[in-house]
Amino acid sequence: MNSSHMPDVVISGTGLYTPAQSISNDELVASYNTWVDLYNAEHAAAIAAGELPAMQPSSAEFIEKASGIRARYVMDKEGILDPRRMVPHLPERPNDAASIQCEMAVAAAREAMNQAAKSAAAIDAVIVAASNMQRPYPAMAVEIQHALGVQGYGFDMNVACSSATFAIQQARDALATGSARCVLVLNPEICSGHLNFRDRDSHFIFGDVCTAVILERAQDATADAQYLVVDSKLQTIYSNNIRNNFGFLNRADETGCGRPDKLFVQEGRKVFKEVCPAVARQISEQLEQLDIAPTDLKRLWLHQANLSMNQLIARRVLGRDPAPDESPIILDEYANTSSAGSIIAFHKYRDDFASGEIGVLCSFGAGYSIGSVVLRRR
Ligand code: CO8
Repeated sequence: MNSSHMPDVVISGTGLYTPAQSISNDELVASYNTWVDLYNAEHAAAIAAGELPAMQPSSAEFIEKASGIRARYVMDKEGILDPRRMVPHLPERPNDAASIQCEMAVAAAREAMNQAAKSAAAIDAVIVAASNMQRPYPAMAVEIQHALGVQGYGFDMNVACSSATFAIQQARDALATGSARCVLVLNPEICSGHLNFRDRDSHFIFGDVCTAVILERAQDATADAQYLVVDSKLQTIYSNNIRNNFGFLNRADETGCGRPDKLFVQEGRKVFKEVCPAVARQISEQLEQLDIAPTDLKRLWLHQANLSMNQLIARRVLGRDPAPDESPIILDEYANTSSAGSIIAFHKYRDDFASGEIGVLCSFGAGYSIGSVVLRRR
């Protein structure tokens, strides 16, 4: 809750970097199915002997029906679609060149800074919040801070799909206590780098993107459009249903290196069943505590993992089916972009807000983690 002594904090700018290349479901499935044919031919004897199961083909119809996803943007289409590779090809760069995540983040940051009418000199903290960092150190945030010419401090954090909302609360806390005056939050998600494109259950789920959010004290904000952070609420509940065992200790047990559990793995159905009610409950309880009726909400900017999930959550929160503009969907074009998804929805669908209108930005994902931020246009 916003206690009276805390200064008001606003979101005064957002930015979006969208990669130039996109992969349709048909293109992804064609590549996957070519790999299946190659695999089954190569292992024909073992399959015939019943020692190995034959791989089953993927289907574009299944993907759209099960998830709502039609396409995804990626940093390298060729490497992903090559059935003999199925991994993006992103060559390493020398230490004195900008990192890939830094480049994406700088592009998104510039748009957010323009919107917020903030120069690098006005920003004094950079938080990079994403599911995967390119390296452990120096922090991506420190490199990006340097690239932008920002003074102050920067750090990286990871709460998987909820990284952005958790970072927004960290920014708000820093602004409220005075440890920062203007915070830049960045979500450079290269999900294709850690997606198993040979796993039929999940090869279609993710895309790449970067989002940026600027938060500052309301008293310092000059942007045309400002969104007051009325409240933010975070929750984590331990679950292994979305897991990735990649880590710095992998090399201490060579037998595990290269195994599929060192990439994204999930029990999609269980996630769906467990996460939807928890998210709807969190938003509903938060609104009740704030004395905001569901009818007072103009919009939900939900995490973009699955169309049916978003319809179910919106229905539970609103008590009826949402109109399309009450819970906008961007996952058809972007797929799941982890922490960036709800920020893309907010970035693209907020210009029609009039002063006083209220919306909820909400993320959910691995951990499990849920972050919900109530915003009111000033
Ligand atoms: N083509 C054809 N058939 C398929 C395919 C395919 N590609 N995949 C599965 N099938 C088959 C299955 O084998 C199954 O067949 P059968 O009934 O004979 O067993 C049938 O289709 C149904 O399969 P599912 O039950 O798996 O299908 P669902 O309807 O549950 O849909 C989804 C699968 C789309 C994955 C769905 O469960 C879902 O979206 N769940 C929610 C997932 C979610 O929100 N996860 C959040 C993860 S994101 C996160 O937290 C961030 C992590 C960090 C990012 C890391 C970057 C890589």
